Amino acid sequence: MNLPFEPQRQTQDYQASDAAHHIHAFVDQKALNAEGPRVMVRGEGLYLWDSEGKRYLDGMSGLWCTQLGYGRKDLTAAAAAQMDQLAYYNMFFHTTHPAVIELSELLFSLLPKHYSHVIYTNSGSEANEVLIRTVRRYWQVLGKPQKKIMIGRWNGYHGSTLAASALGGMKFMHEMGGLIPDVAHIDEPYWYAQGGELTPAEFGRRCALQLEEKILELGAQNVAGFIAEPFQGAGGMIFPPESYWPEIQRICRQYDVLLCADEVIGGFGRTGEWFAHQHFGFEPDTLSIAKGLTSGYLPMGGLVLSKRMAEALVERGGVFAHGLTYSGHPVAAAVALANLKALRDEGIVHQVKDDTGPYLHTLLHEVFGNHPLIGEIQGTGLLAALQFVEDKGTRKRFANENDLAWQCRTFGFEEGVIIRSTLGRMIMAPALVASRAELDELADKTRIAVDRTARIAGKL
Ligand code: PXG
Repeated sequence: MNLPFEPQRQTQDYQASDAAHHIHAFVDQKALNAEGPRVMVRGEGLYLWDSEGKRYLDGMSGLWCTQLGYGRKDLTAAAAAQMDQLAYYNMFFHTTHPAVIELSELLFSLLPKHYSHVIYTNSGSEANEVLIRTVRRYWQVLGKPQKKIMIGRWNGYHGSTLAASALGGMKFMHEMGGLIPDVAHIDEPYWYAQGGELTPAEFGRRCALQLEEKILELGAQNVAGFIAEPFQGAGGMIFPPESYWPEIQRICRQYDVLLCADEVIGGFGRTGEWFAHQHFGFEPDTLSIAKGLTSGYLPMGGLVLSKRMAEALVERGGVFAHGLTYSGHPVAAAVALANLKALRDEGIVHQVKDDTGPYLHTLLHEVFGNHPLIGEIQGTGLLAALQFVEDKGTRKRFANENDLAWQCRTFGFEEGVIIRSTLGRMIMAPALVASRAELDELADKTRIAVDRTARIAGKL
C-alpha cells in the first residue's frame, strides 16, 4: 500500500504529536492530552485495530455511518476510478457531471415518491445550515417572508456549525457562542426520564402538543419549520412514544409549518427501512442526510426536498443564492453511488429488517431483559439503547449516570467492543452488514462491560 504517511510509529509518538496539534471533538483537551487518545490504524468489516495491535468489534459503525463496514473494495475502486476519470468538478456556472446525476437517480428511486430534489453538502451540519436558508426562501417565494422561525427540541442534535448547533438543543453547545435569532425549542419526548406518572402514549401526545403551544405563542404566521430527528441519536438514542409523530404531523399541517426530518443517523437502512421516518410512519417535507450516504468513506450530505417545495423554488424562485465548492463532489458521489447500489443489490436493508434487526433485539431482551442495571431496551433494526436505572419501580436514574455510562464504555474498550455512552444510556449501532455471529459477540462483550459497571454501581 502506498500510504503517504509512515505506517508504524510508536503509540506514544503519535499521542505526543496529536496533543501538540489537535483540538478534539467534545472533550477537555487538557485531560485527553494527559491520557492520550487511542490511535486507530486499520479497519476490516466490523473490526478495527489500534496502534497497539488490539482488535475491537465496532458496535457504533464509526460514528453511526459505516453501513457497509470497513475495507469495502467496491467503494475504494469507485473512488479511485472516479479520481482517475475526473477528480474534481462542480455544479456552479451551468455545469454538472455523470456521477452526481446517477447518484441522484438512484437516491430518488429509493426515496418515497413525493421527494424530487436534493442540494448536496459535505456533512450533516451543512445540510441543516442549508435547510434554514432553503426553508426561509421557500416561504419568501410563497409571499410569506415573515415565516422565519425554526422550532427544534431540547437535547436534539443537528450538527456543530453555528446555525446547526442553534437548531439543536444542547445547552452546553449554545453556551459556546452557539445561538442565532429566530430559533425556538420544545421538550424532547424522553418518556423514561421525563414521563412521570403519564403513560408513554399520554406523554408522547403531551410533548407533541408543546409544538402547537409554541406555534401559537410565536404566531403561526412567523413559524417556518419544525426540525427533529425521527429518533434522537446523539441525545441518547431515544425513541419517541408511538403517539408522538402522528400528532406532530397533524400540527405541522394544520399551521402550515414545514416538517423537517433530520435523517443524518436514521437514513440509509439503520432502522430496517431506508429512512427512519418510514419506520415511524410520517411524511416530512425535507430530509437532511449524510453519514450512511457514503458509508462514511468520504464526506457527503444533502438536503432532500419534497416535490411541492422544489416546484416552488424552481418554477417561481429565480436565482437560488447558495453554493458550496464541493457540492456533489464527483468522488464522493461515485462512492455514494457504489454504496447505495451495494445496500440495495445485496439486500442489506431487507436483511436488517427481516433478519439481523429482530435477531439483535431478541438477543438483547434475553441478555438484558432482567438485568438489574437495565431499565429499558429501546430501538429497532441495528440500533439499540440500554437505559441504566437505579430503581426500576420509580425509573429513578443514578445521579452519576454519565460517569457510569462512560465507565461502561471504557470497560467495553478493554473487552474489545466499542459502544457509545450518553448520559445513562449505552448505545449500539453496528454496521448493517453485521452477521448473527458478530451480533452475538457484540451482546456478549457488552454484557461483560455492563456487568462490570453494575458491580461498581452496587447492582451486582
Ligand atoms: N444531524 C444529526 C441527527 C446528527 O446525528 C449531524 C446532523 C451533523 O452531521 P456532521 O456530518 O456535520 O457531523 C449529526 C451528527 C454521536 C455523534 O456519537 C453524532 C453525530 C456526530 C458525531 C458524534 O452521537 N451526529
